[in-house]
Amino acid sequence: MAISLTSFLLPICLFISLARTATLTYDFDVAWTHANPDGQYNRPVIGINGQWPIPSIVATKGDQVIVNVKNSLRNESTSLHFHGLYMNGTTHMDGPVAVTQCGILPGSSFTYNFTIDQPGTYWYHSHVRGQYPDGLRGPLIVKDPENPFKGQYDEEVVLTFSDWYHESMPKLMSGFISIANPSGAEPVPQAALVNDTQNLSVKIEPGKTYMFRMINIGAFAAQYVWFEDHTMRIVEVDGIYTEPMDAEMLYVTAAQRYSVLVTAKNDTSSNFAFVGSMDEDLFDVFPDGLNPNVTGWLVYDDTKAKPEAKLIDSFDSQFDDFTLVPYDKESIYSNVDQSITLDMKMDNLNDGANYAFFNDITYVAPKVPTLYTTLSTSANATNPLIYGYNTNPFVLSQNQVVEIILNNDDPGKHPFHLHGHAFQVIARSEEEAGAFDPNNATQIAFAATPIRRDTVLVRPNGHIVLRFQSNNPGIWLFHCHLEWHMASGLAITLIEAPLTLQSQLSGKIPQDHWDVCKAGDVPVVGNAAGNTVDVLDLTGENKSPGELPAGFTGRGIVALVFSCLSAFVGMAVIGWYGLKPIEKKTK
Ligand SMILES: *[C@@H]1O[C@H](CO)[C@@H](O)[C@H](O)[C@H]1NC(C)=O
Ligand SMILES: *[C@@H]1O[C@H](CO)[C@@H](O)[C@H](O)[C@H]1NC(C)=O
Ligand SMILES: *[C@@H]1O[C@H](CO)[C@@H](O)[C@H](O)[C@H]1NC(C)=O
Ligand SMILES: *[C@@H]1O[C@H](CO)[C@@H](O)[C@H](O)[C@H]1NC(C)=O
Ligand SMILES: *[C@@H]1O[C@H](CO)[C@@H](O)[C@H](O)[C@H]1NC(C)=O
Ligand SMILES: *[C@@H]1O[C@H](CO)[C@@H](O)[C@H](O)[C@H]1NC(C)=O
Ligand SMILES: *[C@@H]1O[C@H](CO)[C@@H](O)[C@H](O)[C@H]1NC(C)=O
Ligand SMILES: *[C@@H]1O[C@H](CO)[C@@H](O)[C@H](O)[C@H]1NC(C)=O
Ligand SMILES: *[C@@H]1O[C@H](CO)[C@@H](O)[C@H](O)[C@H]1NC(C)=O
Ligand SMILES: [Cu+2]
Repeated sequence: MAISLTSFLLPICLFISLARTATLTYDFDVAWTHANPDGQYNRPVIGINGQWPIPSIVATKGDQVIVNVKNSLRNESTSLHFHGLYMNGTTHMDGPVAVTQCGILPGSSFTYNFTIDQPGTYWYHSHVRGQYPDGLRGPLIVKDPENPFKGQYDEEVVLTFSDWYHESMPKLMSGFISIANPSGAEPVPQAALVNDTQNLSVKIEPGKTYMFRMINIGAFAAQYVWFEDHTMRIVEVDGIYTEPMDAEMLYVTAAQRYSVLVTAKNDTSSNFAFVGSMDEDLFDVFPDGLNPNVTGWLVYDDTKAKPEAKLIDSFDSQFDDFTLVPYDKESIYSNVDQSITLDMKMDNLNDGANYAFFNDITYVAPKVPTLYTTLSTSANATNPLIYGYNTNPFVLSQNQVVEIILNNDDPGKHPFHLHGHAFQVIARSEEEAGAFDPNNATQIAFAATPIRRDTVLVRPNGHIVLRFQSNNPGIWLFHCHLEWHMASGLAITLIEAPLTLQSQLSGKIPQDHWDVCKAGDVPVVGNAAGNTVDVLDLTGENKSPGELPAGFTGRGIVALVFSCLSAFVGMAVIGWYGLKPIEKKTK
């Protein structure tokens, strides 16, 4: 009967000591500066507080993070997305413009305020169309006092990998989505970077074990990554701890992260190269003189030579992330409540440009940010129609198992990212396997404890099947993380538990969110078209260009463009974007 005082107080003391979390405040003044990270070309880049590379955000699990953003860019709006964070209860802090907020106009300020309840390796970047590759992207690290691998390494080192363009994004983007580029050939980067530089030295002490947190913060190119004569032991992907697995080489797509343990040699007799090598399969053209590789060194002794990276013959030793097992051994979510099939393709619309489609719909941002449509339409918020045709909306009920079947009807590789969740990757085909077939016994032999992550590659003309639980009310994009394809519309909008979202957030959106909308004359109530009287009337909504007339093919556009271009535009444009037949490169 008598509960002793100590057994009563002990849990409270524990609670107090665990709950001693910090509030971290970052003041970010976002402005243009200049940098020349590849040593070939000095160009404008988007910096923070006059600094580029931009600072890392480093928190501990449980911390509250405040990021005060001032937009001093003068000529562009901005926003920040915290890639991989669930933003549970704070979907309005997720960052994508026209989805959960309005763009922060030049001269305006905006505060992100959220609590981080998950450990791991993340990054943050602009979520304004096409903006982050101009430099507004950096690491976001969440330390974990209970990291299960804590005793197994001595130090941790962050390494970012990235592609790099010399031209600025607004100019590249207008050339990319254009009648002058009907095949949708993506601009090819000029260089690869590690930590926004090249020839990086990483100081290594013999015998120590390092945890490298590797992040691909690039726009387009995936990178093969390897450390010569050192094995990587994978312990985390995209914020999910894994059963340790050894790898000689990783394939890291744009937006993916890996933490690996690397044990140093016991002697300092030489230094070792490590390499990031951009996957050239993604490039429609391979310009003369492009070096797809970036080299750095594990430096044991800085008086000794830094040997050139050894050339390798193939990338066959790349690790297959599909074989990873989550450390928590969470079982497959077996009873699917809602299954969404997405057939993706690339095609032309009648403006002659090339677009990307899910189920024949290319994403176009709505007039009213989707979250504000949810918050202002009461019971109609559960009706997908009100969110507009071109946002490609799917409404999810709360606490269900949701499945996404994605069939890639395109010869390209695409890394897909879901906001607000990590998903189980329950199937991922080889290339050319075609659409997922639920009646094929081989394809539905799912793993019992599938890997979870937030960004996954679908192979050329192959498929992936993902599952997650709708336990996070919010407005979440699911999209290709190649910035070119995001801009050409490869996105859907998930409206998760809209009525719960209304009860969580109605009246709670901070004033500065409304202020940036007002400054930009963006409507904040009603359906996607801003209609408040009859929310089922979408008249005036933003739409994509129309379809090509039947029988008028991409090839027809190529022919048309050749004749138009030679008449009006001149050969310079052709040279720059590499006009070529409509088929993308296949292997
Ligand atoms: C890195 O070293 C290579 C080889 O010496 C050189 O070509 C390249 O310009 C260097 N990169 C930078 C940013 O200095
Ligand atoms: C804004 O200015 C920067 C720096 O001069 C430039 O690189 C960028 O392209 C400009 N943006 C637009 C939309 O013109
Ligand atoms: C951040 O959000 C918390 C919880 O909603 C609130 O108490 C706090 O005042 C906010 N801080 C800032 C700086 O907005
Ligand atoms: C690479 O950059 C990150 C920040 O982006 C920094 O924390 C880390 O120390 C750098 N690594 C090296 C080896 O300089
Ligand atoms: C370094 O030396 C220790 C102690 O002799 C040994 O256990 C370990 O395996 C060695 N490490 C390597 C990478 O050779
Ligand atoms: C880049 O590295 C790969 C793999 O080692 C090699 O095949 C290729 O020749 C390298 N390219 C250049 C320009 O060094
Ligand atoms: C079932 O799927 C496997 C793996 O994708 C494939 O190799 C096989 O041809 C398929 N079988 C049938 C009958 O379609
Ligand atoms: C969000 O919070 C709710 C309530 O605390 C919890 O049940 C749910 O699992 C969380 N979702 C995620 C994605 O962490
Ligand atoms: C939904 O909107 C329509 C048209 O604006 C309205 O007539 C209807 O009452 C609304 N339904 C609910 C459940 O709010
Ligand atoms: Cu893509």
